[in-house]
Amino acid sequence: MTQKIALITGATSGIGRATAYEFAKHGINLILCGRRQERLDEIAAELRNQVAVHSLNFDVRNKEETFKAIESLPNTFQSIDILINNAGNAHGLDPIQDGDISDWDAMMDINVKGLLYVSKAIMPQMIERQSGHIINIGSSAGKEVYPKGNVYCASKHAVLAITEGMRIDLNPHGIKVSAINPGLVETEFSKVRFKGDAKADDVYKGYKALQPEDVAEVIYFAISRPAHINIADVLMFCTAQASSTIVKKEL
Ligand code: NDP
Ligand code: 8X3
Repeated sequence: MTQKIALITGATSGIGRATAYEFAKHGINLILCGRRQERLDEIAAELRNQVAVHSLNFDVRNKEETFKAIESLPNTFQSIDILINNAGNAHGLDPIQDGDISDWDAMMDINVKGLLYVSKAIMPQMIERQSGHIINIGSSAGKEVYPKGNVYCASKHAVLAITEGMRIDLNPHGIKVSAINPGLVETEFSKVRFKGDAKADDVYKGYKALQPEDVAEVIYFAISRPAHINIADVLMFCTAQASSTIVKKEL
């Protein structure tokens, strides 16, 4: 059997990086995407002894760059079986009336439009082959709005709606579409959200948050089911978390 190829956006950190390591363990060849070239190089160098790895450096906000990067793939990496739409972040945590417009732009442009651009570049070849699996990384924030979460929650609600739309429209083509929606995961997410402010250090204190590897295992579970099974939608929390606002902390 030929080895599968997965393209992972946001592979330089957190959930995307952990997914790259998980997939490599299972012999899945990788296209790693992100903007930080040194990290792409570092991860590629570590995984190349297990699988074939190609890296693409582009900003998912930039339509032209995104299409150009995917078109530039060498022949051996052109047939993408699995797309992990993971790149994304929260920017800011403010009441809507105090929200920063550039934060709103970033979240809608990266989390929503970026996911659409990458998918648009890859769906035609999946349709041609009448097979493929798209996993969109949503969030518990895509299921439930929490105080000050406004636009981030909106972006993840959009990811869920897009996932459901993709599942319907790609159904005639035999393409699986899944949403994996984690709650709190200990990654660089809060550093980005709080722009390096020390507040980020407190987010994962007093309880054991999900680790990126926990999410990566669930993603691998979804992509490794037999052909007739599609894991359509997963909501996963750490044990300490019951909802976006209820987290049992011991401080
Ligand atoms: P990290 O900050 O650790 O990773 C984010 C990744 O996204 C990085 O690899 C970053 O790469 C990439 N990225 C960000 N902006 C862009 C861009 N403009 N163009 C290309 N790549 C970009 O966070 P997580 O691993 O936690 O986040 C991954 C996904 O999981 C996100 O969609 C997030 O919303 C979601 N999520 C996270 C949760 C959490 O609590 N951590 C919970 C639920 C969902 P680079 O900077 O190199 O471009
Ligand atoms: C990340 C989880 O609760 O910070 O999507 O929105 S949360």
